[in-house]
Amino acid sequence: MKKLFNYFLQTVILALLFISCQQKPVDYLNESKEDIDERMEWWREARFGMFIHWGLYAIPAGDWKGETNHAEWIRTTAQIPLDVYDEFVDEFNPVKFNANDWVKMAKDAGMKYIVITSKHHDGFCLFDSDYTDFDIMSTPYERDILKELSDACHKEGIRICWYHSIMDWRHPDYIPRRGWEVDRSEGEADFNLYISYMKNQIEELVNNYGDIGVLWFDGEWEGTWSNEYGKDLYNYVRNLYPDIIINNRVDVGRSGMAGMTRVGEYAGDFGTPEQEIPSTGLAGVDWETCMTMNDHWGYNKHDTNWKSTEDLIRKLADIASKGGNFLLNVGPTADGLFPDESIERLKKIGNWMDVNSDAIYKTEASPFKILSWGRCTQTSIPLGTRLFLHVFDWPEDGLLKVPGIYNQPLNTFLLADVGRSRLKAERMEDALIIKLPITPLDEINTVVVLDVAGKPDINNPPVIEREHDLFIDLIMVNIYSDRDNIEIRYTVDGLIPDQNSQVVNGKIKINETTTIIARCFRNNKPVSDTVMVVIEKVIPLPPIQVDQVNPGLICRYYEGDWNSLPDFASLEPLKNIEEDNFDLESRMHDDYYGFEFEGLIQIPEDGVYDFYTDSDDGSRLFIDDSLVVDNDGLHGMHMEEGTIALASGMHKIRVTYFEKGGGDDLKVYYDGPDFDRMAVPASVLFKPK
Ligand code: H79
Repeated sequence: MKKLFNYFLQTVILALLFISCQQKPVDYLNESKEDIDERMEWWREARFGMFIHWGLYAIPAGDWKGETNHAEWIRTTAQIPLDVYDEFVDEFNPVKFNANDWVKMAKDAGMKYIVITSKHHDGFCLFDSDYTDFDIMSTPYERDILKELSDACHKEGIRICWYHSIMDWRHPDYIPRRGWEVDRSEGEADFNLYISYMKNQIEELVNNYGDIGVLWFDGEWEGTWSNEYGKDLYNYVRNLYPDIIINNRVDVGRSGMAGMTRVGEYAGDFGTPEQEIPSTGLAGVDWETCMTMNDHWGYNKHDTNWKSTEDLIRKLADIASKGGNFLLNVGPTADGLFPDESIERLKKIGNWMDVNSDAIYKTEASPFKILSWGRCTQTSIPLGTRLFLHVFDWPEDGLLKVPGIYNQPLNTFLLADVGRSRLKAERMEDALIIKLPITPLDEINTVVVLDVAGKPDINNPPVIEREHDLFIDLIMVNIYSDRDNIEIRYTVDGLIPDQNSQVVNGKIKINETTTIIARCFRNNKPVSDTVMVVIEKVIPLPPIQVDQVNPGLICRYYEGDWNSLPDFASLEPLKNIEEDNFDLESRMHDDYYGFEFEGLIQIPEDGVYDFYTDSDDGSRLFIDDSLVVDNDGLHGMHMEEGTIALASGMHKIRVTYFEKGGGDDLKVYYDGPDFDRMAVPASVLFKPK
């Protein structure tokens, strides 16, 4: 009987196992805001991490046959044949590597996470992988670097994260090949086999090393990678490891080096500006600037162009003041050491962080648009807000002017002052003047703490929200501010609003061309700058008369080497074709070509329409021969928009596009009175019969 019961139990367990294996993978692309906030919490609070670029390329250290400007790209930039590059495997023996030392240096610098290259574009794996011999276990070193680093990180409370390249210059099934690689034909290469290889390795990376923070993909820009693959890979990783954070380079939505995610259905948890800092933060958008300390990611022994410690500390404050993270790179030597210059800078940043890290961790973006002397970060305190004023330029008279702030000051002191001696903060009109010591405590960035009552009440003007600056019959305008205890007054006669002007009370109806000027008031006194918009009444362009139409567009294909859109009309097309849509499929090459699409677009109703082109490289869009979108120039995927009022019916549409080198793509979107932004569908595109 017992046996029978065991048998029964076994069957049940097997059945349950079977069912659980059959479970459908979760689709994480529509995650709730709460779930995203919870998952992103540690990362948002961390603000500062270390990037490590390390691999075989550290051996040549940037130098190849006298050319000294190479680094982690050396296999490609020096056009090194595979069998020659492979020889580095027998040489890689970083005997001076000590994971604890590295992690300690990151931690002492104030960094909360480390992102290291599990695999860069050259395909070499710093970890013990069952799926390739091109890994650390084939080197004389024969020790899993990532295991040692992750162990050290877990011990020190630092999050360990992997950088993993999608582009792979060595795997036989990765395509395309480099243009110069005459000895490696694509042959029978099967990209899907490459994807399986990558997924198998990712499984190793997320399963074999304990807690992992981020998977940081890169090398996503070649034509073989796609939005479908990106979404699939995102979901694959999340299903293996639901809590992991994944950067936007998993998919193809990154806008060039500026790095933010473009509009559209793209996977990825945060934007990745590379070697640049956005000019402003964007509310509700997570991003991380990654940057080198000199001019190379991988070790380059000739590169002496080090950023100063001052520059790096101020960049950290600048990034935090815009609500972003800073991922600062180190390129270790082939021996396994950080370059001395990096060590020195990490130490000095650490000294600053020892005193001032409260002004970085867990802070939020500045409430001020601009501060002439530095930056601001903020955090909530009971009953109010703590403003961290990062003073880069110490005022000569010792008086720090915090402009346009209406909060009552509660307490003011220098963050570096353990005694927290109170500084005097006096109101002068809409500014607070803080009396500082004559010399700064820190020449680079002295942080002044200003605690104020309530949430920040800054002199920012109201927002005038409206669908467009154009309208046909009438338009509703919404004027608002997120500040407490204010009233908004506005004018439509061009005069600056005063205490007698009309108070905003609900939406405003506009039915003729109008200049609106608005301003915040409190107790009948202005408490903000003014904001002005001109809203113009227009007559929609009439439709053109066509007798009969067929679906599709006329499409002319050109080739040439241009840096901006040529005058296609003066050129001879290589072929004339018909397309359903703005489709580049019929191009004969991936580079040095252009298209002109021409046809008609059916506009459903009278109204104001926005058109967008998102392209790499330049493009323009014309409606009824007027230029609506100008997106010309050499660039990666970049979107521009324009607005036009159209009457219902058929209108001429013409889109021009050119591609020089690198990636190539063109997307055309529009939105209208009754529908949100969407790709222009083939169903509204026609050509005359
Ligand atoms: O790992 C480091 C570099 O090796 C790697 N990313 C950092 C973190 C890197 N690879 N290439 N680049 C940086 C610069 C490449 C830029 C371009 Fe493009 C790729 C120009 C055109 C294709 C991506 C897509 C950026 C603009 C469009």
